[in-house]
Amino acid sequence: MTQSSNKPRILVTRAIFPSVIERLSAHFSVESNPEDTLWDRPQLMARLVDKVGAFTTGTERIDAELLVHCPQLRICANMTVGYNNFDLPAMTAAGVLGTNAPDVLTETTADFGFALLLATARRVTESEHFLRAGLWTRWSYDMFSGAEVHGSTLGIIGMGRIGQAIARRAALGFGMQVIYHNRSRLDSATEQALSARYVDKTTLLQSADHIMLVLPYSAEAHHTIGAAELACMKPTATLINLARGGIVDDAALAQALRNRTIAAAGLDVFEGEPRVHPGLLTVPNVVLTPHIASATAGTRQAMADVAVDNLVGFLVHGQPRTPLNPQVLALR
Ligand code: 8YV
Repeated sequence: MTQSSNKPRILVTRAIFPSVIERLSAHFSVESNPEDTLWDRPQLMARLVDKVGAFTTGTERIDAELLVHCPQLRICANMTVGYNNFDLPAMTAAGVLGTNAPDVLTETTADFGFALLLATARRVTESEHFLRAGLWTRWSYDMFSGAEVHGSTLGIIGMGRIGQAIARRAALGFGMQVIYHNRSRLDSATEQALSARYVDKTTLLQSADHIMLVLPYSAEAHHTIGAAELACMKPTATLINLARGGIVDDAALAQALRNRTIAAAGLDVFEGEPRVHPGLLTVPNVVLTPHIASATAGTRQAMADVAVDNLVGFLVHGQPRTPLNPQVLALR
């Protein structure tokens, strides 16, 4: 859907709240995608060729090859906190600003971390399938007995905003001991406030009853959890991936779940999603959700609003809300 006018042109890559299109249309000529067509890369490039800005959803790859074809482009505004779809150095080299949407999804995503942890440790989906299949005919003392969550040890890998929100819930709500591993250690006041103890990765893998992954994806973070790490974990442990596909080696995880190297996993993100490793679809001890950790109406609206604030802030007022490569601002 294109509006013709002499306003600056922007592209909204996916279907989104009508209020987003309304706000953007006050300032820009907006090409949107109300049918939510999944454009392939040539289609995306063709649509971006005459645009100065793009509202992106975290799945469109913005890299040097694309940027060469889009000389007018000045900003790509992700409505997500993760921005591994951006080749930020290439964007900076091309003078294109990247923005993300931090903070507004922190608490909602942390809530979902606990939804997955509880569902996984207490075997909620597995037992529901059993019930729906008509297999529940009597009580038994060990039917779907799971792992304790309260009072257990939670290992958090990635102690940014979402990791810290999870740590607060764990300590205050569930009386858990929280250990964490992160690229950089938190200052001691923050550690104390969170009741969280820094440990090396191997100690975390060996001592946690439950492990939550909330680190951003990067080349260095690829397969943070693979066969070797899974082998270090307790056989009773659960692994929760809220972070990004590729942080876990899904093939190795499927194997570990089948072999009961670990007890169970809860996954919201997958390598190559929306495809899911077939081995994960056939093991019972995994809870699978389609990348919905931030999916509440209010939070998704707030995330979209941050992207709009960035587009309007930068293109109209020269002041983006959450720039990722602010050095681009100095170039103008
Ligand atoms: C998004 C997310 O909804 O913000 C992020 O980084 O992972 C989610 O909240 C998802 O990326 C949709 O593209």
